This record gives sequence, C-alpha cells and structure tokens, in this order.
Amino acid sequence: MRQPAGPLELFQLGRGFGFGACARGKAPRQERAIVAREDELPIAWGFPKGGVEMIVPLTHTPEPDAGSHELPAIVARTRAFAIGAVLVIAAVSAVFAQQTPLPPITNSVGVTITVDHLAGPNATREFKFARVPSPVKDDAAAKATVEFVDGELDPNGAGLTAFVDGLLPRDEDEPGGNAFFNAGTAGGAVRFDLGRVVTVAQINTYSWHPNTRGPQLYSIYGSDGTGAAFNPAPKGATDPAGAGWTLIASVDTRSGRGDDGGQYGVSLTRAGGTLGSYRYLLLVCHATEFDDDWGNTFYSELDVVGAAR
Ligand SMILES: [Ca+2]
Ligand SMILES: [Ca+2]
Repeated sequence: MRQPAGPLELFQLGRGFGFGACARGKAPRQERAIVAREDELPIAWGFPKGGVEMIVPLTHTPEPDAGSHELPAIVARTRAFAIGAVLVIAAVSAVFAQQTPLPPITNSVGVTITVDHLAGPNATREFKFARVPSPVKDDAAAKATVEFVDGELDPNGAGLTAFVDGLLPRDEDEPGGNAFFNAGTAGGAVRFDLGRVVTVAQINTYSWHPNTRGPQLYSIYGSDGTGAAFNPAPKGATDPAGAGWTLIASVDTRSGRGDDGGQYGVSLTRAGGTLGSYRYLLLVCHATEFDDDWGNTFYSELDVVGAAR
C-alpha cells in the first residue's frame, strides 16, 4: 500500500471511523481515499498489512479548494477530527520508532527464571520446549480453584479455568483456548487456591500468540493464608508483598525487539531448594505493550509442581 498522498482526514465509514488520506482522483466526480479501520490505524500508516484503498464517489464536482468538498452519505468529516488524526498518527509513529524499554526483572532470592520461546513452525500444540517441561494435567494446580481478583477478563477467552484445565490451544491465535484480560486494559490479577498448603518445587507458565499477546509479563506471589496481614484480594496499587504475600518472581519474556510473537514456556525454580510452601498463589499480569489494545497475554496454562516427599 502506498503512503497517503493527501492531507490526513477522518472519515465515517459504515459502522465506524477510519483514518486516511484523501487525494483528488482524475475523474471530476471521484475522490481516491486510503482508509483503514480504527483498529488498523497504526498499520495503515506505512506498515505492511495496510488499510483498504477505495474510490469514493462525489455527488458534485469538487471545488478547487481541497478542504471545502463534501462526501455526503458515506463520508462525514470535520476539520477538528482531521487535526486529531494527525496528532494521533504522529504519536503512534513515535511509539513505533522506539522500542518499549524493558523494566528491570526482580525476583525473590535464588529463584531461577527459565524462558523458552518457540516461533513459527517450531511452536506446536504439544508445547514442547528445550528446557521448560511441557504442560501437564495432573500437577498440583489441576484441582485448584482459580478466582478473579482484579482487572477485567476478556469474555472471548476460555475463562479462568483455562489456567489449570490441562487443555492447550491448538494454534497460535485461539482465544477459546486461553485466559486473558480484556483488550485495552493494563492487566489484572487472579488467585489460585490449591486447596491445601503445597511445598512448591516449580511453577511453569505457558502462552501462545502470534504477536504482542505471546510474551509474558507478570509477578507471582505465594501465601499460606494464615498471616494476620493476609489480604486474599489485593487490588490496584496495593502491594501484595505488604498484604501477607511473598513475591516468588517477576517475569518478563519480552526481548525489546519487535512483537515477540510465538509460544512461551517459563519455569520458576530454586536451585537446591523449593519455591516455598503455599496454599494460595497470586498471579498479577501486565499488558506487554500499550501501542494498541492488544497487549494482554494469552495464557494457556499454569502448572504447579509439588516437591517430592
Ligand atoms: Ca489450559
Ligand atoms: Ca496443568
């Protein structure tokens, strides 16, 4: 798709708005416009997937002044929106020009975070990684109760049971095979009640998506739930570490280079020991980016491996 040649303007097209550039076509009663749906805006501005190019019929011969013509019925525009469109696109372009900086990774003492990433044809429904074990059905979280704590779940997902049901998505973009927070939100938190205190040797998390919903960005906490300060549902800015929870690890699998799509397996272990003894786990998930609304990770499974007795 070629770059828009004319001034940026906002059009109303059917059910929604589209941004585009309008340039006069050779026919006196037509205009050529490059438009894209609102959710494709960042792509439309010179990125490969593109918007759609369309010929918009005029109902009268355009005036010499390009800013004075009307496209009734199909196209409604306002100059104020056009200015807004320019500002929005400038901001989006600036974001694309610089990669999202990686936040520092913190984890509780001695916890090793192993990350395996499979891309393209190497990512299969078996979730088979070089180091991280594949997901299993009979782990210590298999019968856990997964409870909503904070945020807004995406109703297009499989719901919270997807974390522990032992089922896996069959391809890289299967909303019904994953749990994830809603589009346009910063993330959220869920609690796993293992039903009893478990000495945890390993926690493994899995995700799969072709772009920015693939990487994992979360902190996970554990608690036995007995402390006087224990808050089972710390929300918002409440630090779980001050509410009876122990930080086990903060995980960030983003590379800082591109969308990082693919399949991820993350394994948390502690050399020579366990991760601790917990009845409850608190998973605090963060969107991987805010360039668009699609940054909340598609989580396919969370496994808890109990220590051998
Ligand atoms: Ca699952
Ligand atoms: Ca499992």
